[in-house]
Amino acid sequence: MSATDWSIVAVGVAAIAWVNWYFFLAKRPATAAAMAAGRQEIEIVVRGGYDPGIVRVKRGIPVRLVFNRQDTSSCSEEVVIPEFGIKRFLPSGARTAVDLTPEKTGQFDITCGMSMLHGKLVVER
Ligand SMILES: [Cu+2]
Repeated sequence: MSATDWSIVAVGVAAIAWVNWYFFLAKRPATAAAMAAGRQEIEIVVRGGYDPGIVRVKRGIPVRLVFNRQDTSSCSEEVVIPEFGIKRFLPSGARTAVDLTPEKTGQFDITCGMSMLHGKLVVER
């Protein structure tokens, strides 16, 4: 292969490594939900991902996740939280509230409909 071929391979490998790091290994700060009117509420901005990507809540107290979708990519139009049987359409440019009450501790996935965007709901005692 020519030098150009090798550089294309190198760029490809670097891109794959970066994607893996970004989606699976990057330490994204966890944000604790705030208490309001007897429930834990937090806004998650949806813009090519979830911000914050990790949300910490307490077990046994109702949670309201407010998804503020600011992008128009079809990727993010649906949010899925399998553990809680939640599958919700998120209109672009709007806030959509998703209510749930975590009854057990653990880490639960928040994904888009195609499982490309990833967030986590961390339930603590
Ligand atoms: Cu997607």
